[in-house]
Amino acid sequence: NAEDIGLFPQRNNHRNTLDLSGIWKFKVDSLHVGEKESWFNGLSKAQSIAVPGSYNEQLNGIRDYLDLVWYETETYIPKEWKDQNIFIRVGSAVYHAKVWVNGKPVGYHEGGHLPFVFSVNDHVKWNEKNRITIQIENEMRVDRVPTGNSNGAFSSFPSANYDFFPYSGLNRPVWLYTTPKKAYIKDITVIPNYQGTTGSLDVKVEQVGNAKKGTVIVSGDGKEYTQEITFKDQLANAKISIPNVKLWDLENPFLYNVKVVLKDSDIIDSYELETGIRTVSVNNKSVLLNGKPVYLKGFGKHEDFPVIGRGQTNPVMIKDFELMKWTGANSVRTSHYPYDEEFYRTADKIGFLIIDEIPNVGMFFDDSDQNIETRQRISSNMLKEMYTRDKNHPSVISWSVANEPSPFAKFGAGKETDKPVVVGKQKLSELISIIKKLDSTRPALYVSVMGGPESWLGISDYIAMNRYYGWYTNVGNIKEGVRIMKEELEKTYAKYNKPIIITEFGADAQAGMHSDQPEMFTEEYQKEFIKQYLDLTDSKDYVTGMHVWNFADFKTGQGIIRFGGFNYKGVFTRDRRPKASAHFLRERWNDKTNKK
Ligand code: GCB
Repeated sequence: NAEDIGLFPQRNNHRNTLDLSGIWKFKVDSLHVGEKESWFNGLSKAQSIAVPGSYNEQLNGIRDYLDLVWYETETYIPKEWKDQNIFIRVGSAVYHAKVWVNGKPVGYHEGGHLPFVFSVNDHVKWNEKNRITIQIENEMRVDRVPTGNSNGAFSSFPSANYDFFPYSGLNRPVWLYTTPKKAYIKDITVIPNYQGTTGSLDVKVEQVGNAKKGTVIVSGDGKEYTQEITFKDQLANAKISIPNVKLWDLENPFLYNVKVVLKDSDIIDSYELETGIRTVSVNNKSVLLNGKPVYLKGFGKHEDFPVIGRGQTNPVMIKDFELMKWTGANSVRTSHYPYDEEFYRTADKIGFLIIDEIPNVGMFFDDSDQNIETRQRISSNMLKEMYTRDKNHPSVISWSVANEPSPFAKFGAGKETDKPVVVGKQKLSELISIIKKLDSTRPALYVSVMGGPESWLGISDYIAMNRYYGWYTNVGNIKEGVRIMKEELEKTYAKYNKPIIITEFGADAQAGMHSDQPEMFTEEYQKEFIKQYLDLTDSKDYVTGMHVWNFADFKTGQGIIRFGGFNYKGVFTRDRRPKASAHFLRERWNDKTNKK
């Protein structure tokens, strides 16, 4: 029953915010007695924990604990907020959360990496402290997205059906914020376009309440464009035309400010956001930014850092963009879940391209109809939430509806007529059409697994492939791996005539491990693997991008292919020191004589 995500909290003359980040109370509830014992009326004998931040590595002995935990904080609410609507907004709670305010339930939410909002008007107290309680659990279940406990291809502990560690808890800030009571701006959708030298912004405004009119003001480049709007059924539209438009692109990521004002006789509410004017499209060879081919150089990543886990950490986020730029990268996929909102705001400002992905990872279709349907419902919901949250970012150039779905829990392509192959294709196509219906301005894709069904590849606007020939197959033999990669690329392009991005390729390397001839797990092997894949794909004009897996080493569950509990495919170590391959990429991607 999460209310709509709403606009990112903003403080101005009509709105207020209170970031509740800090040290909260925390208590493990392994016996599931918390609700019976009314822990929402106050946690006794609690420990301290930092929010935002995953809990797993903050406290002793709970690294692998994924069952019920309780968080609590207390705050005064300023008396100036008395005649305002008050909301609570949780940036990310992994995986299932229930929220109480002053002991009263206000709602619950499923899904770990997108925000949710509840109205708390009826529950706040004035002149005394307000208690906010959040119960969370991250049980690995086969009817969840991402999936766990499926006895699938990854036999790891904890038993996720993916390799990144299932960090849990309040990974992003929790906010209280207000909107005006009389009427307020609920949502703004901005669709950019341009024709010749004239830009346009289609601004759709949705309000709660009955304000009659409003104004949309676009400013930038020292100029201002204003349009009055009139509401009908709480909706209004403006189409702003901008002569001599400054487009948003990689060299000059120019942002326009869009301000929406709601009014009767007086101003009731206002909200401002920044966006860029650019188009994204696809022809049969390339992804096009503003009509020109753009070659996507970059990485798959994780939100992952020692101790903090998947918690929001702005210094590391900024550093990661710096290092990606240092290598010459221009793009990133938010593998395997939508990232913290500051990530997208930063990408907008510095001119970086994002493939935005929902947490639909580890998906398979040889399962009961009921589990398949449940996961499909959750995934569709996540797509809607991700779109609502991220739609106005010029940096977001594509939507990814899944990472490495497979017909079978244990991988494999099967025959075209096998039920899981047929059902999987239908379900993935359905997800792609859901996001395309919401947004006709960005391409959509799913990210395919090595050895998966060929017939699924064509459902993406451009084809995304994760391939590890020369690592997971053809082990130790890069040359043979690259030969197979070449064959598959040529066959796939001949069949579909669509551009292809390799969304993952890479090899584990233990920093500091060397060999004269490339040998698995050394820096030399990793570098050689990446080099030979780049050499191959540079000669294919329909390859529209190469994303190395991974930007940095990251924490995994325990398993026999994850030495010490880490995936070492980073070109940087987990503490962001470059391996040989990072230096190699820096030379290669900054080399202006290289056409890609
Ligand atoms: C993949 C997955 C990614 C893994 C990677 C690996 O195909 O998409 O999540 O981390 O392989 O290194 O095994």
